Order: sequence, then C-alpha cells, then structure tokens
Amino acid sequence: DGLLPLSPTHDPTLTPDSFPNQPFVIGVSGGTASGKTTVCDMIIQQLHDHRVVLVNQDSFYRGLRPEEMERVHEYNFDHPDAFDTEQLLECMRKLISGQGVHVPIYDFKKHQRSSDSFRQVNASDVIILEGILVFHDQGVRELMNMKIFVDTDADVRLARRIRRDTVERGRDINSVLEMYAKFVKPAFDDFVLPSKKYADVIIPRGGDNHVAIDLIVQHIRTKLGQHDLCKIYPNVYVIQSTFQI
Ligand code: UZR
Ligand code: MG
Repeated sequence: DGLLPLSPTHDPTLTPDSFPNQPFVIGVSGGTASGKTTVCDMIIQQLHDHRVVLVNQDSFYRGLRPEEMERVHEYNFDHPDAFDTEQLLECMRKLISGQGVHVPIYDFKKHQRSSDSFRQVNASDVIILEGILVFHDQGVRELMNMKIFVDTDADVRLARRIRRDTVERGRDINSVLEMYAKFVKPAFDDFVLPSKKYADVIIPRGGDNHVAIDLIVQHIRTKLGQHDLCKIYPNVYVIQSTFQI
C-alpha cells in the first residue's frame, strides 16, 4: 500500500536518508595524494563489525584507445571526461539496491582495463566511494548520504604524489612534475576544489587527523544503528517515514 517505500525516482523530495533499508553511502573526495585512501582505510578498520565496501573512482578510468596511447603525454587523466561516469553510476545503483557488482580493474602503467578480470564486490551496509572527482557529477553526488573532503596542503600532496608515481607507477620524476604542472594542478583548481562546496565534512591533514575520523565513524555508527533498527522492525520505518519523527 501507500506506506511502502517507493523508489527515489518517484519523489524528487526524498533524499537517500528516506530509505533506511538501503546501505549508507559515503563519498570521499580531495586532491591527488591527499590521503583519501588512508581515510577510507581507517574508517573501514573502525567499522570492522559491519559490512563495508570501498569503490574507487580510479577503477572507472576509461581505457585509452590506440590513438590516445600514441600521445599519452597529452592525455588529461584529471579531467572528468577521463572517467566512465555512466558505468560508475550503474555500479553504485546496483550496490545500493543490494546487488553485487563486478568492478573493472584499471592498470595505471598500461592505462588500460583488464580485459578478463574484475573485482567482485558484494552487497554491504556501508559503501564508500572515493576519488578526486566523485563530487563533480550531480547524479553521483545524489547517491551519497555523507560527503567528506580530505583537505591536505598542495606541497604535501605533491611530495606524496612524486613518491607514489616513481615507486608504485614506474615513472621518472621529470614526467611526474611535468604532468603535475600541465594537468593535475589546473584540474584541481578547475574541478576538484570547486566541488569542495558540496562536502558535509572537511578533514584537514587527511589520515593524520584521528579526531576527525573518530567523529565521522561515530556518526556513521549512529546512522547504521537507525538502519539496523529499521531492518529488524520494518514498522518503525513506516512510522518514521509517515510522520517524519
Ligand atoms: P589519486 N592517473 C595516472 O597517473 N595514470 C592513469 O593512467 C590514470 C590516472 C592519475 C591522474 C590523477 N592523473 O591525478 C590521479 N594524472 O591518478 C588520481 N596525471 O588518483 O586520487 O589516487 O591521486
Ligand atoms: Mg588513493
């Protein structure tokens, strides 16, 4: 009857919070090497008694076509168009509806997706979506119950980025610096920083900020408590949604 939850598409005034049976979705954004992954790992560690999955926007990089590979130094990996946002949306919607998904595996050295393997991600209580541009697309933003922006100084980020790209991604320092000046920094100014305004919480100093992470985890636990209650007593949800307690 009319008391049953409808899908979000039926009523634009309903936010993701209107559907407490669905997983709690957290977006984690911030510039390159800001400590996004560290913050996510710390949240996941503290929520060890819940089912939590991490989806990385990096997994949805489009593989480069042969003509793009030939001029890879001119390819802008920091632009929103470098990602397959439609596929990311589809994947997130499935996860939110309780289905498992296959997440692509992207190779940062070859700039290609694996053609024969995927990462199987199962349905969960909490879904964390992290990436430099996860707040850029309105459709993606609307899926999130909580948005966190990891705010780390640019010099710290550049230092980390140099270390990571040379050690983990097999690049030489000159090409890292060139790429940073040509693409990474301008795209941060044009796309990443302007999306900070959508954040609910801004964490200074990234993974070093234990107080902020503790506070965030407490909040998620409170929200999950409400979710769990609604799973056990579905009627509570009906009353909540009808009378807006
Ligand atoms: P994080 N990136 C690569 O270096 N190579 C690729 O094939 C795809 C992406 C980089 C991208 C961006 N930019 O700055 C960074 N460049 O990955 C985002 N140049 O990843 O959020 O972990 O910093
Ligand atoms: Mg990362």
